[in-house]
Parts: sequence; structure tokens; C-alpha cells
Amino acid sequence: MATVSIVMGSDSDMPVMAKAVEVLEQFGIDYEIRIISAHREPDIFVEYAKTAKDRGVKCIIAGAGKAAHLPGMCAAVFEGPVIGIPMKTSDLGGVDSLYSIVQMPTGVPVATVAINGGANAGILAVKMLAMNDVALAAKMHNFIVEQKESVEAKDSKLQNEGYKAFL
Ligand code: RP5
Repeated sequence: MATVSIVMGSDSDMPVMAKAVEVLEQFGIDYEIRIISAHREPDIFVEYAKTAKDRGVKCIIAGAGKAAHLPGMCAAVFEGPVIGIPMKTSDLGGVDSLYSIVQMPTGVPVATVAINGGANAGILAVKMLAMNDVALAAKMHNFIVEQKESVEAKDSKLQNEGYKAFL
């Protein structure tokens, strides 16, 4: 059973989607990963989204670029939370993807992360799952503490060695 489903519109999205996968693996979350185009193969897309709940999926992470309808259509069919990742594009820089994903009509939300925000999509999914999982919440707490300590260490280095140590 897959707790999180990761889906992207094209294999060209993989470098960004891989960042979400890395986070899920870091936290030990079961996942499935698919390339499904809502535009190029709508029948397969609908079957995928309709059956996600039966596969045990609690949350979908969907990434797409350009006229990025995949995350919104996931939210239209799947009843659980959907996290959308807008891909940076060569023509419009990803603002096209961002607007396509974030501007959902009332009643059908997509929690949209930053352009190319694959890692944050994974972190947000883990935080959702951690609400009902004490062990996962403890792992997330450690992650947050480590992140804070990492920034503190950099500032300490700055104070001790000066800014040139970072160049
Ligand atoms: C979207 O169109 C995909 O998510 C991708 O970001 C974009 C371009 O797809 P390719 O032409 O690279 O397959 O459906």
C-alpha cells in the first residue's frame, strides 16, 4: 500500500519530483510514483485518481508545468489532500505553472508549493501524516531542530571566520 502518491505530467518533471521522493524516503514513508498526463491520456489519469483511495493513498503530490492541470484534476477526483508543485518552464519561467495550479476554484483546493518546490512538497506531506502518527511527529521534530542547528552553525562560522569563509 502506498501512503503517498507522487504523480507528474512528464518525465521532464523528474528532477524536481525526485526532491519530494528523497524526503519521503528520508522519513520512511511508503509511496508510489507515476508519470501520467491528464492531457495526453485522460482515461488513464481518471482511473489513477479514482482508485488512489483504494490503494491506501492519504495524500497526492502532483507536479506539472505549463498549462499545469494535473494537480487540480487530482483534487477534483481524489477526496484527500493534494499538494501541487509548479514546474519552472523555459517560456514563462514557471509562473504559468504556478497560476495554473494555485488558482483553484472554491471547494477544490490544491496546497501549492513554490516553483520547483519538490522538497517542500515532501515535507508538507510528512507534516500532514505526522498529525496522526506520534513516531513520525518525533522524526519531524528532529528534522526541524537539525535545520535550526545548521543555520546556527553557519552564523557561528560567520562570526568566527568572517564572510570570506563563505566565498
Ligand atoms: C506538463 O507539460 C508536464 O508536467 C511538463 O512539465 C510539461 C512539458 O511536458 P513535456 O513536453 O516535457 O513532456 O504536462
